[in-house]
Amino acid sequence: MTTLFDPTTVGAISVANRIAMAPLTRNRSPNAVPGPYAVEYYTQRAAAGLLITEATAISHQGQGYADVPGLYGADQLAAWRKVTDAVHAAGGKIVTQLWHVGRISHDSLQPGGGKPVAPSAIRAKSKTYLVNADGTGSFADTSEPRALGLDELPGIVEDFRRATKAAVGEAGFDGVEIHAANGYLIDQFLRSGSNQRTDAYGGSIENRARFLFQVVDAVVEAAGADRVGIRLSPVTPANDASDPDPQPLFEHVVKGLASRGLAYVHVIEGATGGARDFVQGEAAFDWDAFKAAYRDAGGTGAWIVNNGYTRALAQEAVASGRADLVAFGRPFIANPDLVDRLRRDLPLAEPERATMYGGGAKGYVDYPAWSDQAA
Ligand code: 8OZ
Repeated sequence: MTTLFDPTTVGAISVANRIAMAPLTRNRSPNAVPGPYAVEYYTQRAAAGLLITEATAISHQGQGYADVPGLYGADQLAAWRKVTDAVHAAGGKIVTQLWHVGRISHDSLQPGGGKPVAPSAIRAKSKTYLVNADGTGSFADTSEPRALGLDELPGIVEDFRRATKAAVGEAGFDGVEIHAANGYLIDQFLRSGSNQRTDAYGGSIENRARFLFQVVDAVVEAAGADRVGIRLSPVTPANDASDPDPQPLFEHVVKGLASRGLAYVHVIEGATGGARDFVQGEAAFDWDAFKAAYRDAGGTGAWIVNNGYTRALAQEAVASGRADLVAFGRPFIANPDLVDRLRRDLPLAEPERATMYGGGAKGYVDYPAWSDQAA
């Protein structure tokens, strides 16, 4: 029987166990450059089979929160290189999550103070995180976006390609994860609540998924399909994402991904960070049918599941073959040695809310491992 602690492969990447660290936004990268504690933070967690970095902007336009990291400047890439070298020296594997926020941004974060971009000029009922002049953080409403012109889309696809090349090149990552979840740009195209376009990128399911596949194809060209994963959240309401009929939409997506030979598909089941049984639209989402649509279409990538997994639920998912890996997010914040704690069935520490977003070492690199505590 397969356990969480058995090695496997994720595309071209050999991983020591079936535990992934999910992307976690921590807002500790002033000027989009990973900060002084990022090396220590990721290295402390390198026992995870696969580390997925916090969401990382592919361009200045793709940024929507203060102090999140990027992949579009030489200083950003050099800082990431220190992280990947240290993780590799510790025996770990690390991919970076490619992020364009679309409308989940604020004028003050955009190049030239302009409007954030989106499929349609519909403001999200959502918040972003800003840092005030005195260094304190605050949440603010997202700004009204402008609709992207058809002529602008190739440039964004190109930004994904360039960021991918730099990620697996200069920055030394083992691969990339396309962030197509949680109501950000790619997801904004997918869902009808944020996409009212009347051109080839709006309307039918095929049209709404067009941008996603163009991004996937560019990223695959840049990294090789066996180093590319994608994150999807078919029913999440995060960042005002909405669609009345997610099942056919997301089955169309995974069928299209199947033929592209990706390393993995990473699925947020339910409301991100919330109810696993969250329903969007009329009917409950059929997760088994969703995965079957991918496998039946020839998809061979690792199936990574996420959202509120306990040790028991994770063990069941891997043992039954329902999933190949399980990604844990919040548990990794306060448990740098999460893999060891799960293996030995030790109690888990709870993360402190106040230090999740922004700040320095406190609440970032000072959570002890169990063995340190006992000593
Ligand atoms: C929490 C705070 C800010 C951003 C996501 C990148 O939900 C995020 C995010 C999460 O995918």
